[in-house]
Amino acid sequence: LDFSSSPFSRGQPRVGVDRGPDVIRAAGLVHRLHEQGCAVKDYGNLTFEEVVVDEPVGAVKCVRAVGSANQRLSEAVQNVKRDGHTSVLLGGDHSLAIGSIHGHSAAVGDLSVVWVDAHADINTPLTSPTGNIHGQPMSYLLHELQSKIPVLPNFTWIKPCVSAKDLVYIGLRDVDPEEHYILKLLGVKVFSMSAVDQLGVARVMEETCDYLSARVKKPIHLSFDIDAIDPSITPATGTPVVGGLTYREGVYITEHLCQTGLLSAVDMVEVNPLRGQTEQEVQSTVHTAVDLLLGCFGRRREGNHSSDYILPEP
Ligand code: B3U
Ligand code: MN
Ligand code: MN
Repeated sequence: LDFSSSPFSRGQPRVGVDRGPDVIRAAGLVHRLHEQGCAVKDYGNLTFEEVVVDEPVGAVKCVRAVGSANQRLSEAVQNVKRDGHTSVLLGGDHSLAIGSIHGHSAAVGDLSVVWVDAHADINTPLTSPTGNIHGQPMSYLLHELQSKIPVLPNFTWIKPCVSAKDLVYIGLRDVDPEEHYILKLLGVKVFSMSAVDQLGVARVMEETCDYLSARVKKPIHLSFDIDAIDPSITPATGTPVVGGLTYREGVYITEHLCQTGLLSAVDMVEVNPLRGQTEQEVQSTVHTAVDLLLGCFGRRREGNHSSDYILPEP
């Protein structure tokens, strides 16, 4: 699997989320993936051209910077996928899902998207209450919303590439009224936190995978916002929301998706080391992000054993 990381924060207003990739690396992610038998290539941080003048377009902030960074990211992800590898994006804020999913789809065709998040991130530029693009990425990617998206500078390269029926949300608990309307209008499959409480995470994952593979089995893009996990475990993030997934539910989601054999790209976004109150809060957040990624790539909590081991005899 191949990493692209994007130390990019302009999709939201808080400083620090651009340092996510470095703290996740510093926690030993690559080494631990090697240990569990993954061939890993780390491309390091992508560099983005500086956008100096970036006045809001309507209410939407940092449009040009977000557009050009995502174009660069899309190309990087396309290269990784055309080389036949699994793409891992370390963010950075969730606006990066635009380039990550666009690039993935440009290389492999139709995808399933599993979006694990406290938020739906499906505001259009015209419904967004904040103007922050990290609350909007899915709106640019869905075929069904194409006619609702205005022309924006540096966004013209984006072609919608996901169908509403191929999208599943897990963990929602902070959805704007306009977003709720869009989810209903498009009939998007949503497992909110209430559904996780009601069904349990095992049933949620079973139903997620049944739903996504009901027609044809498509490669899966997992876009994991660390704020899906409860802020008691992952507080170092920009917009924490109480009542989230437990550590175990989060890891179970990744283990289950790994076992489908269809996981083709993963985003891990919104880890912001500057939002932790203490070093312990930062470490807890970062280690959870690492464990979620390990779960995506074969880590089993009961232990990973090679079958060719021979017990030593005295
Ligand atoms: N829905 C709000 C808030 C938000 C979305 N994503 C995050 N916050 N992290 C918005 O800005 O669109
Ligand atoms: Mn979120
Ligand atoms: Mn998000």
